[in-house]
Amino acid sequence: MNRYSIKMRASNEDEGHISGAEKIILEEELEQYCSCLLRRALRHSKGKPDFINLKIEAVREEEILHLPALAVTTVNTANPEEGRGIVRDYLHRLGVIRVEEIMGFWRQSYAMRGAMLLDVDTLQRLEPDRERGIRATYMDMETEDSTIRWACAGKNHFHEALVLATKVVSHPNIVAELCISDDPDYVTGYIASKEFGYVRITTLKEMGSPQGGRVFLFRGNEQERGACIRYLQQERVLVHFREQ
Ligand code: PML
Repeated sequence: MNRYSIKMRASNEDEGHISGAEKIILEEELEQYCSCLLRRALRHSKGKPDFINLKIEAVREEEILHLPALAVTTVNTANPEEGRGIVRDYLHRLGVIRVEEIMGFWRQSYAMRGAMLLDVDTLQRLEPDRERGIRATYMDMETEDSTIRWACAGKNHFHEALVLATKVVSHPNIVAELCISDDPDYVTGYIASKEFGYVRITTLKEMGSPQGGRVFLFRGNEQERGACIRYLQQERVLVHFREQ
């Protein structure tokens, strides 16, 4: 079975980044997915792109890491303060000591393009490029459900985040991931970890706020840090998914 990774990025001069998406699909699906992702780029509510990049790379079957999707739990929260309280509780349950400082670093990640990689004990920032951050990439979901498989023309925040979180926290040196979307209309965020799975928190920010960001909490040595960054940015991962 030949597979391909497709990455789409769309932007224009006024808005900058408009949309982006990625898939790892079978060769016979390639044409259809390319047009599906183009549709997504061309019909985005943020505006018309003047630049669309479609990057297509072959992926060998034997280089793909297959992972089961994290178990999902939903915690309903009435407001962002309550939501952030849930994040603090889970960090304490994970044995994290410097919780308040980590919450402060999470706010700093709102200004970044990718995620912050933070040493969970020393609070040292570990991204090679602090403005760009770390981009977890080369991942997709594997599912029998064709409505999910072919829903690539629009963004499904939850499915895309579950794929990313599963890849990220499956690395042995990642303790947890914290995420709030930067989409002003989307207030659900999460804390993900190997111990507790993907904990969705229904309100983590005020509706209308464009402030969002990701922090990957790391524990390990220098050599493990390099291997972890390579894994996040290069390893091809398929997340096996059942609708939950
Ligand atoms: C994003 O927009 O990239 C983050 C999406 C977070 C999804 C949270 C959820 O719905 O579970």
